[in-house]
Amino acid sequence: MAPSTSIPTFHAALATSPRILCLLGAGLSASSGLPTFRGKGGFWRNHDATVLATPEAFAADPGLVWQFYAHRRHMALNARPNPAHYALAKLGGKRGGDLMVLSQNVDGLSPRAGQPESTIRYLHGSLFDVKCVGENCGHSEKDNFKDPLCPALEILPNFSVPKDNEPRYTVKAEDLPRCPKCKTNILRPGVTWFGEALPEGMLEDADKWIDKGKVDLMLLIGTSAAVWPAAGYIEMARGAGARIAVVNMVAPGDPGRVGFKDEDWVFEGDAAKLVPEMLRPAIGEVYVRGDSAQ
Ligand code: BV8
Repeated sequence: MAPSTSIPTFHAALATSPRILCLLGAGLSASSGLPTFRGKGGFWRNHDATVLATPEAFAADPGLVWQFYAHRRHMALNARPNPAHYALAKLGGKRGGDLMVLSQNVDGLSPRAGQPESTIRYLHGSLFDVKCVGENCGHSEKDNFKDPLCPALEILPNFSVPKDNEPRYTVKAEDLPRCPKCKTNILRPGVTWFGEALPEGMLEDADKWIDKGKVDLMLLIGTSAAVWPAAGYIEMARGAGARIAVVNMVAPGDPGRVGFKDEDWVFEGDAAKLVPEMLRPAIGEVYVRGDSAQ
């Protein structure tokens, strides 16, 4: 036997699954036009995104890393939540504390879709949070949607990927956003980089939620499950009794990473289409009109 691909059997399980854990990845926002990390989206101006998303890259060339984030802020601000974001927000409204969503995404689309804050944790921060690099300053800002953050980070209309490995222009550290509090240090993106610990307490809520009782379902939506400690929640959910439903454009050939069981599901396709269909019995229809949905 292999994991099921049947939506009706998932619907039957959904009806008797009060507690649901979700792990969201970049694939959730792919249909909103935002590139994923792996696959072709994983490169920005010939730089590997996972190399730029590190403290070492920022220390070496803060101007280049800020251009990477300024571009992603610009793209995310010009993107719209898709039906999957709205479906998960509706599920949050219906299930409240029985839903725990762990999002690896920093694009701000889940909050814009109305995901109830109590039902979601943004494990890796947000493109729209910034903080001072100064050890003793402590200044941080949430939901700073200024675009551009400063003149030097304006996304030029002819923004294109240069053929060579170097960006067409460089941004000097002195032209980067300055901390308004200490006025000496520059600001950095308020995300967790590779090699950085997740913010204090970020995982505690999720751990406590899992410890509260049986996890009935775990939805793995648009993630390669390659990044830790986020990926560790798959085994934790399994250990708490969860059946796993994977939603991915590419059916994970190697079940090794997830360790599928016969009682699980693998739904191959676009999250924007599959997630509303999977959750329909619990949330009804999702009608997206422009920047909102019913
Ligand atoms: C930590 C914010 C410990 C930034 C991100 C060496 C040193 C230190 C740590 C490590 C190490 N080696 C390994 C580690 C652990 C490391 C890690 O996991 N590395 C990986 C690469 C092996 N983790 C860390 O460093 C974490 N911290 O371990 O701290 C510590 C403790 C104390 C003191 C110091 C340190 C921090 C990890 C957080 C990194 N930050 N984001 C930014 O965004 O710029 S991670 C970033 O990449 C995203 O947030 C996301 O989590 C990840 C990308 O993963 P996915 O979301 O899954 O995206 P991906 O592109 O991979 O997959 C997309 C999927 O969607 C694909 O499967 C695709 O098929 C599918 N898809 C595509 N289209 C669709 C679709 N599915 C459905 N529908 C579609 N339309």
